[in-house]
Amino acid sequence: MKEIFPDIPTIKFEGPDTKNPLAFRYYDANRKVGGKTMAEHLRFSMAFWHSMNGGGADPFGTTTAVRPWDSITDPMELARTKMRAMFELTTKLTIPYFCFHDRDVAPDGETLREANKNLDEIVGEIKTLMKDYPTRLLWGTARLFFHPRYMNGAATSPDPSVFAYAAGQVKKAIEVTKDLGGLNYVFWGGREGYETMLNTDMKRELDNMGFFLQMARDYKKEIGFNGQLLIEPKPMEPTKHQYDSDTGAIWGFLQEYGLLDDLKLNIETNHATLAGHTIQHELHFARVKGILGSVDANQGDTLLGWDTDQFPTDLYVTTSMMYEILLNGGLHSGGLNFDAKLRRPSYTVEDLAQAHIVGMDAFARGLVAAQAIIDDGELPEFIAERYRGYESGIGGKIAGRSVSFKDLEEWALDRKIDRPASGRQEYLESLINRFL
Ligand code: XUL
Ligand code: CO
Repeated sequence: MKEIFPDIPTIKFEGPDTKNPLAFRYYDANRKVGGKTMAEHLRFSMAFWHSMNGGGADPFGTTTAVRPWDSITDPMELARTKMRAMFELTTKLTIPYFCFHDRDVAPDGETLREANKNLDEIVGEIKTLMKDYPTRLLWGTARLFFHPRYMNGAATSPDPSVFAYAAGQVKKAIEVTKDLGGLNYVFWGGREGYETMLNTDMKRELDNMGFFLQMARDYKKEIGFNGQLLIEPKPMEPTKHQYDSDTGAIWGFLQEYGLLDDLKLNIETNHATLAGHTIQHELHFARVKGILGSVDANQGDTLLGWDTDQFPTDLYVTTSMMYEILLNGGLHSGGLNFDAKLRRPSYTVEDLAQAHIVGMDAFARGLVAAQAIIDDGELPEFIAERYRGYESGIGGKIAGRSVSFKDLEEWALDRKIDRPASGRQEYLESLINRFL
């Protein structure tokens, strides 16, 4: 088969001193870290919508990207070429997975039936490509935010015909994900929120969204799709407010609608920062609640207040992420999906390859550092020691829930209770720096 990216070789590990821009400096797939290989820990994935469809357009300017398929005008031929390009590029980058929205990979139609027909054709193409290439599907999803019908959301639309269309679209997307051996299915509520409270019946919208997800759960079981359902938090953008604003909000939502056993979270770095949290906060919360499923790996810009979806390069951040992921026992069926796009002036195919390489290297370093922090043990032990008071004495009784307000008042009345031990934040920050 003729290569689509003849100038991109298969990327190899060459070590930190290499000057080759198309080589890994730290990601060494077979290197063992804490008993598992880097490849087993990191489970990288390419986001079809950014890496194949993204061209650098923004609200102020058109696309800048130069791609081998720029001269193709027939929509189905273009879709097939980009799919083949994705399989070739993921294989050359040794990225084992990809993710897609239904409408990323095949043209939409006048009706749902017509759109499904286009999708089926590309699904056939994907199955053929899976015979020739090792790339597999991490997750599928439905694009429920692009077409004008979804201007007020999908499951939270005031218009029941939009709710019905969205249900049909998601039904098909789950079937396709199953058919392609997808490991997970993602819900990101692109416009499931509101622009203004002046026209919004929030209770109805939340109840409808809960019912929509219950139907998805039931249908998944009905057709025997064994993948994990995931829901992706984001607080805003494109709408003013999105109901799935952060892990805490989703945790409450899943409980109310009886979905806590059926859905886990797909947590994205830049969405966490938009919500005013660190990604470590979001991963940690999901981990301790048992709902950490997968990660959309990217990073934002501290000076820009929107979802810049940059490729992840910040080693402090990747270390904190891998620390939480290791403590979670890994991501199981999830992975690290590069939901990230090139900056507009980085328009070449080589930029596209390098962006994935730097992201993979950044997570490889984060993994090594996080494993070293865990092996060293001082940080986890500091936290354990900080709460040790709850193991005996009055703390033991509080932990055993065997005391009342009256008992505690009696215990405290005549004691001099002063400040607890120092939190030692600065020292702990220096400890982390030792491993970077
Ligand atoms: C948007 C976003 C989506 C989801 C999938 O900010 O992250 O691409 O990951 O719909
Ligand atoms: Co995402």
